[in-house]
Amino acid sequence: MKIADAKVIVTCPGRNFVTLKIVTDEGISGVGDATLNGRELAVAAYLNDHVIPVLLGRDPTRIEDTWQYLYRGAYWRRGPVTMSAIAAVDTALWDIKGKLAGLPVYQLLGGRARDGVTVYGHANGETVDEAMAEVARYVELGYRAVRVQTGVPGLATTYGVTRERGALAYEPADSAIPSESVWSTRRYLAHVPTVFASARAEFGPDIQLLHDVHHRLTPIEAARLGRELEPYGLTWLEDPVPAELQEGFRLIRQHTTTPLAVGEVFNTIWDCHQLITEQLIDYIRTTVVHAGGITHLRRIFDLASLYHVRSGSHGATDLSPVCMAAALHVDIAIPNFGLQEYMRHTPETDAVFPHGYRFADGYLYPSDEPGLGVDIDEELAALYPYRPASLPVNRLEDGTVHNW
Ligand code: KDG
Ligand code: MG
Repeated sequence: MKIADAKVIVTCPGRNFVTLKIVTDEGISGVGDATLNGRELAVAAYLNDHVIPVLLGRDPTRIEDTWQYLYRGAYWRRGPVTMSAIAAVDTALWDIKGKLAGLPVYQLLGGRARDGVTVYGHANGETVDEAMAEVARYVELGYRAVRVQTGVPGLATTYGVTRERGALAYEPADSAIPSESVWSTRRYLAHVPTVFASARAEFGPDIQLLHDVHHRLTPIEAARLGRELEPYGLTWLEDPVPAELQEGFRLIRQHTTTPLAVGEVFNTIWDCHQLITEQLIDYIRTTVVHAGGITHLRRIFDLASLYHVRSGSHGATDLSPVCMAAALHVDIAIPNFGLQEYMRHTPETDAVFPHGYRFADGYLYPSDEPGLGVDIDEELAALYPYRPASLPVNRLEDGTVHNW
């Protein structure tokens, strides 16, 4: 069997998505997500110019060999563009293998290790009261875990807070040239503990609560926040500091028992090797599209399982339903699953990517169809042309560029 055709489909049903579709000479097709928010066309070009030409004619069943060929064979290893492109190929090949076997991909990964995949939703509000109303809405929908983000008094905009109230999706990539926001660590640190004090008082001990710092603190500031949040029993505090300096997490760990989740921007096992082996984190947030596909993600999670680190894959709306479908096959099969982020896509996006995964009672369930159980409607996708959109840039109050 050979790969007869491969094409990149870029579509914008409300936000941009890049999808790779691979077709074999026997007419079996597979899909992979290649979306890198704000850098979509870089991955599309990498696939079109450097990957598709070497895929044609290859045996689609040789998943590991293809992964190694694209990773080692490029000479220039790692990086979000390269790894998203490799991920798309890998995901599409797992989809094809599942269809060939007549089995859902999770069966090829060892079968179900649990009944359902616990997911968390995003509650947010400009004020604490608005955010609490959103938490109540998620509880009503059946969620068992909710991430809570609020505006910070004195700051005009804050990461994670939607402008349109009632929207289930938060879309930060809001303009072609990045918009700018202003940040104050002092104001933020004074405010966040009050949010979680309210949430615990209102919703009790059962609901899992999470918070995303989005890379804005230093290790000692993160240590202080983690300690102040301890009474509220968070499931995790996410991305407290930028994680290029993995040893920086030692300092946070020395001061707090609040669990830490890191890794949505990581693209290989080398980005989290020290974090995992020194047990500096509790959840690793890598996911299929940005961490080299199912093949490499499973390698990361296997390493993590040796060190008491659980999975907590990224699942914001800039990861397409193709990525979500693939992530759920991994989540249901691995021994050390922790939690899966689930930001619902818009109806337009769901229509472009018909899928068989479903939500019930706080859990997502992967499709039982052969392969991944997700596809792209190419005719519908063609109705939504690409629109340039970038993530914001963040500055301190004195104008210094900070982490967004
Ligand atoms: O593209 C960036 C988003 O995916 C990111 O800002 C979302 O931090 C995020 C999260 O935890 O979902
Ligand atoms: Mg995050």
